Amino acid sequence: MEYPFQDIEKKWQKIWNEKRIFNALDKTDKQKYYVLAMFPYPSGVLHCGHVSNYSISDAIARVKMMQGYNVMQPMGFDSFGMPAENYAIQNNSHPGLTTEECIEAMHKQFDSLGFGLDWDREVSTCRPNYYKWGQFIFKKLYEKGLVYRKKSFQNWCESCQTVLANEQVENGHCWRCESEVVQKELEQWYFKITEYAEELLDFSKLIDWPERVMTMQTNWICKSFGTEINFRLESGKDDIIKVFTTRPDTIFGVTFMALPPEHPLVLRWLTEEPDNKALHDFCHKVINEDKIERTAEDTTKEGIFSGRYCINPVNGEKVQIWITNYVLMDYGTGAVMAVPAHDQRDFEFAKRYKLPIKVVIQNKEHNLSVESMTEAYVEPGSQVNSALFDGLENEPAKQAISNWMEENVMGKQTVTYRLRDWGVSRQRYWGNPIPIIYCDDCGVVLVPDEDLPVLLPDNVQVGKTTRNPLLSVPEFVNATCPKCGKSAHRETDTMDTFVDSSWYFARYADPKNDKEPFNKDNANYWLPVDQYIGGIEHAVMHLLYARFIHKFMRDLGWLDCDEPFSRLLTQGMVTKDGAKMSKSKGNVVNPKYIVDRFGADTLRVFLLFASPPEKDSEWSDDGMMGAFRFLNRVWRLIDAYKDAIRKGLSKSFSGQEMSAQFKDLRFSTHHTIQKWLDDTDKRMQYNTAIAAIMEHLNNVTAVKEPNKLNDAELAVFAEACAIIPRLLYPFAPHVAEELWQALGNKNLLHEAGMPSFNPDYLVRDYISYVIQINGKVRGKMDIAPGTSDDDIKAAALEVENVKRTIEGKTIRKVIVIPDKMVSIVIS
Ligand code: ANZ
Ligand code: ZN
Repeated sequence: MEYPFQDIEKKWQKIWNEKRIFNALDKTDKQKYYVLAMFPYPSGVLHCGHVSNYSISDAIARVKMMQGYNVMQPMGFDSFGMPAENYAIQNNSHPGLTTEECIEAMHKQFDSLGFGLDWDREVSTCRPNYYKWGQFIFKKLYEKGLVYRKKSFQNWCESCQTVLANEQVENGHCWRCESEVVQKELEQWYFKITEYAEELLDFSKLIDWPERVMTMQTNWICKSFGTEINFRLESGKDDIIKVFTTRPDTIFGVTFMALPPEHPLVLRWLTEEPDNKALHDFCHKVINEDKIERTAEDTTKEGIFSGRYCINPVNGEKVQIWITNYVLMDYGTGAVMAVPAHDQRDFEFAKRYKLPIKVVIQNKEHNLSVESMTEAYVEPGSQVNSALFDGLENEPAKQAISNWMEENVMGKQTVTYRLRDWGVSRQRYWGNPIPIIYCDDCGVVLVPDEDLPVLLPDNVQVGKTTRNPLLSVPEFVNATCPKCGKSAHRETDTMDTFVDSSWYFARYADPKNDKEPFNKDNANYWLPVDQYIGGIEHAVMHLLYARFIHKFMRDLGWLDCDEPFSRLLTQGMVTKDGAKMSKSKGNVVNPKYIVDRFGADTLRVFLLFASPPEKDSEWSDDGMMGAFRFLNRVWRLIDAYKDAIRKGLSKSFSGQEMSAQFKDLRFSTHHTIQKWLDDTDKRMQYNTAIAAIMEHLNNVTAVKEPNKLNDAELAVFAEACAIIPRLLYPFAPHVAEELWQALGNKNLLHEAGMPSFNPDYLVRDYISYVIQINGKVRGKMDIAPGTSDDDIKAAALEVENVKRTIEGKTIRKVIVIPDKMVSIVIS
């Protein structure tokens, strides 16, 4: 018979809601704990990945509730953006409608899973009371000089019809729809995240983040020290080309200048020479190539001579200017002084186009000669052909040459970051309108605060054209200039949805505020988020943007702390047949089916037991059934003996003799509590915590005829049973509450506090060892604690049955597994 999980789960969900146990208080003396799992896109239903994610955050939240914290675990919906818009297009509907439908459906699913969420704080990014404040933040950034508009080549996804940030391009493909990304010249709004590059590299204020995520952010920001050097154009005038180099020591070895086709000078030459077909063809071809591929090591270096020259400032040499595929516009200054002798890419290029090569760093062991070089020499050496620097080691020469160039106004030492400013304009309808009006007379004008939010119009048909549908809504486009009152027009681009998610964690602290984004006291009470949980795919985008906007809000004085998320857990994926679950692969397990058939507790226990939270876990029907059987066994045990357990809880351990089995059982109880405390609170390893409960359950069910025990033994048995619901609470809260109540308790489990163990019961008179020979159990023995391994081995070999088995055989190995087993290998 199955335990009545359906009734139990509904019953407790209702009680929890009525008692409002998940509704966090803003004003209380209790210490706060803020647990946050990344909010979902409302694009349909919750999948197993979501459930796994939220099972982890709920386990954390419930443990913190047991510890007496004022816990906040809010939830919301990241409801603007392409997923929602595409979903509406597919369903021939309006994203405003489909989004609200999806939110409602997901709400039901959340409820059926029994997560301890504070729905009073729900945030949905597509609702005006939320996005108004996103527009407000845009304005603040603008006022502080952290927003600008720039025309440049952009990553463009033809299928999504929008621009993508560098972070959103994966191997040349759109991070969302996987179609190929092309380059398109557009005017876009940018957030100056680079102003915060230095601080974003500082992770010292974080308490616990995965090394991997910090490394990914560090590499993404990628700081490098170098020198900017000015090369004058030979044609005179004021034109200069500024290069960025990390190798000023090679300046005397420059033999050509390499520019990307996107370089402003090149774009000018293109217009000056409309008939130069070769130049136009080459530039257009390269501009449309994927930037990552273009610069990959093994890509053929290609170029075309521009017919122009510049002057090396250190020696006045005339240098050919080439337009190449391997230089990018958006790194450094977008121009490279090429030194083929010491840079592999330049070397390959020079060989291909027969350009000169000049050695300026000499290998001390065997002299380099240009004729015999087959690759660039990139090792240290001493300066040659470098005028007054000849003979210096090249490492110190870097500094010496930089200083000398600085003194002679040829260059300047700089720091460069690979991080680019964040392009936030999206040519899509379903997003937060950018609060900007364009006036012929006044130029760019911010929408005044009292006119916020700029409402996204509803009367739009999505999917009819590929262009931004907002362009066809005259009521939206036409506006009056807030400054001069003349007719003007509105910005029709909307903001990248990563803007929406870059501050939502702060809004949860004060979600209904209609005077400001959030109240400062509330934010200072709740922030930083104590534990954030989400997928590794957000390591650079969301997590970097959120840190940036958080620091900006701090600088505005809106809140005090330096980082939004103190601890970060990046949870693994749920896979099936080794692959990520996805509709297209047809390997999706629908959580609703499992909840209906086996219960939310089973699904949660299975997902938490399958692997440590940060590791991927493989869906297994057997595993899921195993979790179901486990909960059934717990339920049957306590249901069958609840009267005996209640009676036993009032009895004392002393006064009567108890057999070794009960001393062991008492050890099992206290040892399990100890392990559980360590696993849940300190290490967040729920899989091993659950395994410990399972092992303990086996010890409990080994007791025969509990109704016939003496008082001391009954006391041990009762304690061993009664602890199980408490230990299960963070993972299977419904069945845990039910059994807790069945044992006569009037309070709720989180009110019972954290369980504790008695160290006295962790000291045992002896420890039972199993003895295995070649993997088969051949005997048992009891050993006093503290016995040395050698004595344990000797004792094992003296056990009767063991003696018999090994007689006449050769002992190859004896291994002691402390407190558990002796394993003997014979042949
Ligand atoms: C001359 C030179 C000589 C360089 C040499 C290297 C070796 P990191 O270290 O990654 O910061 N570079 C600069 N801007 C570039 C761009 N927009 N696209 C492609 N390459 C660019 O890289 C700095 C080096 O990358 C710079 O130093 C420059 O080449 C190149 F023996 O300048 B070097
Ligand atoms: Zn105006």
